[in-house]
Amino acid sequence: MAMDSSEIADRIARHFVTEKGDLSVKPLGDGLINDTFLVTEELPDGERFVLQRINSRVFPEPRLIMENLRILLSHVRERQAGTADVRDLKLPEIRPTRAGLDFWADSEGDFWRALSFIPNTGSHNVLHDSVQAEEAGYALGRFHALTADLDPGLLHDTLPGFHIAPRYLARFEKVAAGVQTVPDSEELRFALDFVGARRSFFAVLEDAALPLRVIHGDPKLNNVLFDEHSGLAASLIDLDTVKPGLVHYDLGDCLRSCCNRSGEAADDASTVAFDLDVCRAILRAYFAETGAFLTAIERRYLYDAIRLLPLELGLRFLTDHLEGNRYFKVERPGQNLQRALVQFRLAESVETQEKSIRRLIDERA
Ligand code: GN1
Ligand code: MG
Repeated sequence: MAMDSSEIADRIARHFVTEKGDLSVKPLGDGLINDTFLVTEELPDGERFVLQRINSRVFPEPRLIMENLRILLSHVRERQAGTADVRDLKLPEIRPTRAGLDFWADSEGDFWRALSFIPNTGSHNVLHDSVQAEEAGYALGRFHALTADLDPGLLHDTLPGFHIAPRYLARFEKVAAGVQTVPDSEELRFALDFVGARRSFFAVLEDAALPLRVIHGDPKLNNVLFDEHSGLAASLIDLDTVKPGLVHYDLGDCLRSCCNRSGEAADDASTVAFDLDVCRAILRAYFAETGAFLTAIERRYLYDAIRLLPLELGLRFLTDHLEGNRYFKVERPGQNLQRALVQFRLAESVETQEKSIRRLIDERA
């Protein structure tokens, strides 16, 4: 049920503070799944923190997200102990409720949790320069390096099927078969044909017997926090999809987000292209952090991941469009179709630059 900001402040945020003062609550970021707010305690030394309502239609057991987060944070803390003077990622901390719980379940059954706000940082929806590109590559590489010795078997699967492309394809085909009407637009026809022509490619990673590792799951550009003063990557946030998976999902997702300089929300898909210079900078920084442990078979499938991830996200948007926008939030009808077209154009641009992208990987890997 919709709540306004003052209601959230009084009914929810209140459980995460000990002081009595006023709380201000403002929407934060533009995530497509959860609802995110910045809470400020209106007191002389008042703190700021991030409050989120986890979308329980998407995440079947939100409690498991918090268990994974505890495991991740304590592992990273151990790895970072004694290295305080060295530059490193700073991950958000859990802010428990006054009663010491990791989350608050409200009377409607909604699941809320709070995290520390990392001060003096900001995020970008599109990349501005090559320093930012390197920094995004560093952030993901560092995350993989920090978790390379964390047993993925210790983590729950908080979102079964996430990034399993053949499952998305199967779901799409089921939904598309149930849509009786003939495609009502050229765009929809294009999108359906685009997927149809690539059916056999969707299983490429799942068929390859790649090793399971700890993944971030959603390392798109605006989940990297940049320090306001130095411009360097300070944090990688949005840790809800940290779980066992393939590094390919992460690297593919990071590149599909960063190398699309028109942005995920571009109005005109024909302007979308995959930027090779950004790709080069990201790979350079990513491999500097992960070169020591990535295996030969993992390297061999990186190009496929770079092609697959935009295709997969496009397919997820397209399926949601056909199903009536039940997964990704929309502000207007047709928005998920438009998002799908952007990702498909990006995948096409990857395909036409296959040779150059493979060369970049081979040079760097
Ligand atoms: C979703 O909610 P948000 O914006 O953090 C989605 C990602 C997509 C992304 C596209 C759990 O993330 O997989 O890449 O939208 N998250 C989930 O913007 O499905
Ligand atoms: Mg996310």
